[in-house]
Amino acid sequence: MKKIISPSTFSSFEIRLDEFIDLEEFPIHDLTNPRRELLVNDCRKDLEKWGCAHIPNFITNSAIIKMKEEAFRLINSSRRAHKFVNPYLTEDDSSLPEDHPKRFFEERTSSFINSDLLDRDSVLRKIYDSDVMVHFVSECLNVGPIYRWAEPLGRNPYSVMHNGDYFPWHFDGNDFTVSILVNESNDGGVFEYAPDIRTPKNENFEDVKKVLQGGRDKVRILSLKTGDLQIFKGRYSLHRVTVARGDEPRIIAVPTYVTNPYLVNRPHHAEAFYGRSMPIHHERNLERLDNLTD
Ligand SMILES: O=C(O)CCC(=O)C(=O)O
Ligand SMILES: [Fe+2]
Repeated sequence: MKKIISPSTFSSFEIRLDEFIDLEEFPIHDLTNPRRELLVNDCRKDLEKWGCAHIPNFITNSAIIKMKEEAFRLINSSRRAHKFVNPYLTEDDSSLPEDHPKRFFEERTSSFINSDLLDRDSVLRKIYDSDVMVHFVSECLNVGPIYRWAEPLGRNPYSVMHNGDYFPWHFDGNDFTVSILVNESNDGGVFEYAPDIRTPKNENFEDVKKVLQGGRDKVRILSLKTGDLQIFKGRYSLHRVTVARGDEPRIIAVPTYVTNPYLVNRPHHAEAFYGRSMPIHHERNLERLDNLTD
């Protein structure tokens, strides 16, 4: 049998979890361990209540250091789109009233280190490729099966914000996002979100509009620390990152999971976020089962 020398999407048994998780503290590999059950139950409760689960110190310091080294090595290749985007990343539609959420455009200056640039033995890639992680995230979400995303640019990128950068209000093209802060900005760069503001059956443009116009009663703030893990329903929760300030860039890893393993971002979404579209984005530009705008 051919020896597998690096992690791949389809065979991840060779990934050593203890390279990035303290398995005593977080025994996510051991299905019978009561600590695991407790962790899953806490995440489910938080997702239900707040639209987001938060596990402090989930990723080890040594893994964060490796991810930080990788991100800084690649930071000059990050794609800065400088593009005006609406929450749905669609083109302007002048047939709609001017105050419709689809006509609310903000300038996005943040950038991504796209997934296809990651090192072959990248820790972030291993976290993403690990079957144990996929099962754990799926159980926390209480949704399954979930899959790694076929999207070549956006499946597990680093989001990068330099001094003055802003990541505008938006919904994600994928269902679920896990985020791991790798480097904190000196100031700002705060993650804000309106949990479950839309559902597969209801766009809820009224409440979306209120948030875009500055309404704060549906908005929550997530205070992130390096090494924490967040699990988040980005397709249903409107979210943004406020302007980052200071010399330290805000860098966050965003491994993303989907319920449909075939779909990728639409071409315009890939262009707006990741700086380009590829043949796969055009070949798989199919209708979504949920009919939500994206
Ligand atoms: O930078 C973040 O915390 C969020 C990134 C994000 O929303 C995205 O990648 O879609
Ligand atoms: Fe997002």
